[in-house]
Amino acid sequence: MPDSSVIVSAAANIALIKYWGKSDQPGNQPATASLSVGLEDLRTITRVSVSETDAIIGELGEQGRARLSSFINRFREEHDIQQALNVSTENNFPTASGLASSASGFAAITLALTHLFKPEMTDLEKSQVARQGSGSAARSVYGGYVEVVLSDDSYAQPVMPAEDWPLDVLVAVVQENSKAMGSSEAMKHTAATSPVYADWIDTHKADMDIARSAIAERDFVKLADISEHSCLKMHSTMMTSRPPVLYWKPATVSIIHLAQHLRAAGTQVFFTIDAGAQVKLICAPEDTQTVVRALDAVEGISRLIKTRIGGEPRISQ
Ligand code: 2P0
Repeated sequence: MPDSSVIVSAAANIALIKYWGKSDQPGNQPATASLSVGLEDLRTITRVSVSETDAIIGELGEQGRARLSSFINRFREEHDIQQALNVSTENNFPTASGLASSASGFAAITLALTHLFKPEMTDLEKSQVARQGSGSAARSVYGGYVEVVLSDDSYAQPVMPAEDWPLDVLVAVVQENSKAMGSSEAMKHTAATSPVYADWIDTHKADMDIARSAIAERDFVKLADISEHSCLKMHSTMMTSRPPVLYWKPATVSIIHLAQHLRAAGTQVFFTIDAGAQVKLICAPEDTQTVVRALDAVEGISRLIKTRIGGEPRISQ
């Protein structure tokens, strides 16, 4: 007898080599590969039960609810599933603030639906399902270091387990309210109007190769350089869009300077920033306290979330 109820905890992830832009193929196909790390303590917990009527419970907002509902309906149609579903979902971190809630959210619902109705699916196939909800969600099907591979049906695969290179992650929250423009819309706008977007696409493969070798070699400085480059290059496509998309706040820039200053002095830290103002700092664990102390002097940080690379999904009844 198949399970009629499941609880999934899936983690957010942050890209070190960014996904920014979609191909013109259907199915939410990315235009670039990407490479990310899972965040152990930033999670979406989603419970799905077979029920009498459909329901979605959670603080999703109108748009989020509609997006989740159409994802569930498409999955049911594709797999000829007739049952009504009760879905409840919550994040343990602020949503819509550049902390990738769509990644953990769509990974969690994908893992729940496939557990209940398509348990024979491989992780690769699950990542393809999750990608259709949100490009970054493909990566949250796994924990640790993960990459998205471009293909006719792009998928994610593990690069290395977290424990093979344990690093800490600090999330400096500098803006608590929702960002001005969502990622999907901003990507489209960037691709249509930025004069440097073509270069972004052309240089992506080389960036992926460098990041993969930095991880294989556990070369912190090499990973730091390529990650910061990918981040700034992505944001340069946004800033050169017309009208520009500028997510950063003054504190975002202060933290960039701080990370560069610290690394020049030998502290193992680098920054990355997604489609929002928050700065994520990746640190070697022996240097995390130095970074935390240095951040004390930066004005405009409303909170600091400390976690580590990890984020293996958890499934329970
Ligand atoms: C990433 N971001 O690689 C990049 C970096 C934000 C900046 O993936 O349109 O919510 O749902 O596929 O996954 C955020 O975009 O976009 C994102 P959709 P998603 O993490």
